[in-house]
Amino acid sequence: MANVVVVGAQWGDEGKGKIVDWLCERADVVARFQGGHNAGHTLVIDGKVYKLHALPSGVVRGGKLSVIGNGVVLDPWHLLSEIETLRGQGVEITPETLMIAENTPLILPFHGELDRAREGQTAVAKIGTTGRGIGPAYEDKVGRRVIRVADLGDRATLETRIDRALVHHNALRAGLGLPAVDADALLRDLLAIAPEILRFAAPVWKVLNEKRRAGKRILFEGAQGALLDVDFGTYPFVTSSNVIAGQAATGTGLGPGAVDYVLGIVKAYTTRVGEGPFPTELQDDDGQRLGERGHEFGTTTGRKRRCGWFDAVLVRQTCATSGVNGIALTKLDVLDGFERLRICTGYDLDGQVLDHLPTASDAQARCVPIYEEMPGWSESTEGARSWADLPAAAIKYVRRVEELIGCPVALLSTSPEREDTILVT
Ligand code: 2SA
Ligand code: MG
Repeated sequence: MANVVVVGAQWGDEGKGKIVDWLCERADVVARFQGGHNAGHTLVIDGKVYKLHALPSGVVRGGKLSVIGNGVVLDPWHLLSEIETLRGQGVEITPETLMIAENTPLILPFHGELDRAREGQTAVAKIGTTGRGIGPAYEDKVGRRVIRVADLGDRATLETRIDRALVHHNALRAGLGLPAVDADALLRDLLAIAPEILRFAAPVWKVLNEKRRAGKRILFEGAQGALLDVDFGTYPFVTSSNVIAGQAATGTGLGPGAVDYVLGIVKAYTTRVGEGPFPTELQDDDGQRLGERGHEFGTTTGRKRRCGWFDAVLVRQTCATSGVNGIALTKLDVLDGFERLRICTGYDLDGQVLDHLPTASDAQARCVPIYEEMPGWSESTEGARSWADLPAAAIKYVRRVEELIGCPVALLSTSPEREDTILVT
């Protein structure tokens, strides 16, 4: 398989980091195409834990080119500190191993302040964002007032861009009781880091097209999950980017034909962090147990994730919107020891059975899951490396998931370690 897109098929935290790392071996280039440092990808390599936010997972494996595409929003100060942290862990990042698209929008300090100020307002329904300024930065991108990586190369351009952004932001800030942004200080701070960022800047669209023509394999690393997609997610409780697989092309500058295979990452149960509808959410001991066994805490913010049973309706839907060819099912071992398991197969909406999540928020909130029950297994599946290592009930569960979502399981992950992966053929 040449070029693979990896997307989260639920609300994020499906275990993409590990799978991307597993696929890295077969790739020459690893590219991020949306989101920013709101992402939290955990990689465990030889017992050593790496937590990545803005950087593509490819950076921890030698001999790969990692790319931050134009679809990403980039906090330059955060990036430099993440590079520094990795250096402390023995991973050196150079312009040979990392390229940042010149047309990537920058997240500035006032984006984060705005994000957090809005979340603190009681009059507006909280989204439960990561507070990293992601939404405000994307707003500025489509509002044509964002500062992009290439702008860092020219002081006069930067001054004009800052003025344009601040006309908007200072008015907004006044309304929120925040002090006006000091334009001179911002200019000074940006000029101070400009050389460090610009050394990674490149016409990524061109480089990737050339790589593709040369037969190099590109791995597109999605962040968050398809249910957080700004168009197809549980709006407005979504992130501000397109998360679904189609974004891999737009967010890097390749045509849609560049994608050969879409791998959806699916957790064997469901989690969500932040506010918004979650039909199969569990408030009971089972939910508590999933969270504890699955270590369900945000990688970026440390927030406790909400947990619930596997929702086949949602995954069937995200497999469709992302054109998923096969899934990687992760964290099956978290289900070990449950006496019985439940899978949501449809919703009851005011007495009607639905096979999809309706778009209207009020309807989403009224959806009552229809469950099918399956027997659990008492054996441990943790670290299983072949199909034969799995108890019959676990195999049944996986096969039922497959059937209900209408998509084959291509990979099965049974622990955070890369080697504990079963290739299903
Ligand atoms: P934002 O900050 O504007 O993108 O938040 C909007 C919604 O998107 C959700 N979101 C996420 N959901 C799961 N995982 C994410 N990454 C981190 C992780 C999150 C963390 O891997 O654990 O550490 O808390 C992520 N990023 C954004 C967010 O919860 C809002 O619902
Ligand atoms: Mg995550």
